[in-house]
Amino acid sequence: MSRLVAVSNRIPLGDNPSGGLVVALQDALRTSGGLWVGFSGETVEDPAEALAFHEGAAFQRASFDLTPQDHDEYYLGYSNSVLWPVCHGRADLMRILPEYLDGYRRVNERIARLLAPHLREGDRIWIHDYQLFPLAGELRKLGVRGPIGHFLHIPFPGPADCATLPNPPELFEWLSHYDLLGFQAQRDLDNFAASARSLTDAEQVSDHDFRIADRHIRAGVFPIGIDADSFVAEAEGAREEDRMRSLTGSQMMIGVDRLDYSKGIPQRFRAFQYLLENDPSLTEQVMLLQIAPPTRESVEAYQQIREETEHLAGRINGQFATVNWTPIRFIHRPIPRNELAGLYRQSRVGLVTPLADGMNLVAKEYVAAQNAADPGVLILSRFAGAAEAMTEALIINPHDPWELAQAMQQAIAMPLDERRDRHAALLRGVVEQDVGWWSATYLRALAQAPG
Ligand code: GDG
Repeated sequence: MSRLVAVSNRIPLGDNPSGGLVVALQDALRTSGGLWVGFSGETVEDPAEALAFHEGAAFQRASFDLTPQDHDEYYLGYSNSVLWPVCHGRADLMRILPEYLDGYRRVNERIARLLAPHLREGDRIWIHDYQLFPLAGELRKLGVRGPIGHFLHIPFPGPADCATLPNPPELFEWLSHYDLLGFQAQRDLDNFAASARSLTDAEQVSDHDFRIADRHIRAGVFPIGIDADSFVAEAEGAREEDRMRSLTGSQMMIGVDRLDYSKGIPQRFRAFQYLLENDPSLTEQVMLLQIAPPTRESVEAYQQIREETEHLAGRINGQFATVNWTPIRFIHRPIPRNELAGLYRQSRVGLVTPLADGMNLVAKEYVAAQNAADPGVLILSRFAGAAEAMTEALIINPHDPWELAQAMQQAIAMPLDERRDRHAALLRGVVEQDVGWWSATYLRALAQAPG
């Protein structure tokens, strides 16, 4: 079998990665082997013009450093101050500086230069996410001819959002160099088709085939999954910690999200506030544990969401807390992965309420971690890619705090039979469409793509 070469913005060199992509790719490469290339996380003034290889994993890893300027312009700038807000329907949070696009192009060109000498005839190249859209085109310029696929982990913007980008047609030029474009949800494929048709002279040849700038590109939906078996085992291993439920003395609702404005954390807190205001009998009976590790902290929009979240948690706690009970526990740092499994398992309600989200792995992890005999209830935003398949969750509109508060109440009061039925159906989907299924399905489609 030909070698798999995966490229992503970031490669984890330590423990406890807390981004969805990194967790999923690590799980995928552990089974297939191959080479994973990405940014080391180190910024230095004079980075080496060669990849650094690292030993000690089931697959080969190679990393590169960035200059502080590259990191500012490519990563914090174009990737996370332009593309991320646009793809999550928040063009109002976009910050455009001319050097961002230059830096984005420059870093992609450099990654291609570092990678090309290590590529072999027959490699399958799998490029991940919005930071690397131009990479296939740059590799093609260096003579790489083999199959190159892209998988987008976040939503693809529709025509109105795409039109807010600095130079919308360039996005489609970048994408035209791939053989296969993978999206999380049908919604994203539909947006891609509509945006390509409205902003370029792309032609849609069939449901999955497009002609852009004389190149034939295939596109499909490949919903990402988790390593369900190992997550179930981890959660069962954490059974000991079931005692926590009695320690806290109240029903726990849990949220786990990087502290990102797309995740709907303030909306979740407000809904919890309405719940407590409207049902005083819940005093001391229910608490919300929010784990929200920091992310992209030097981008202003992230400083704002942190302030808003902390302020809101403080206000709600001030309004409702008793000497024995703090309604919201807010943890603003990463916690170890095995502890996470135990905490999901102890929580009666899993709160996944993003305003926009490619998939959302937390929804799947929460389901996998439950005790099937006495499972908790998943509340899931209709704007998460996960909602397309996880229809047995309580599906809500996160913008409507009343609807969300009502779902919280319904989840807390849900009879055991109904909880079991919903959980069994959700778990089946999570186990069937796990991360192994995702990477195998994607790579099979890449092998069949017209090229
Ligand atoms: C992007 C897309 C898509 C979180 N806090 C801690 C921690 N985490 C782990 C979770 C989960 C992962 O990070 C987060 O994944 P999500 O999918 O929820 O979200 P993004 O990071 O935004 O991921 C997303 C994903 O890519 C994959 O394609 O689903 O839509 O936005 O695994 O458990 N892990 C640890 N400590 C924490 O405090 N150890």
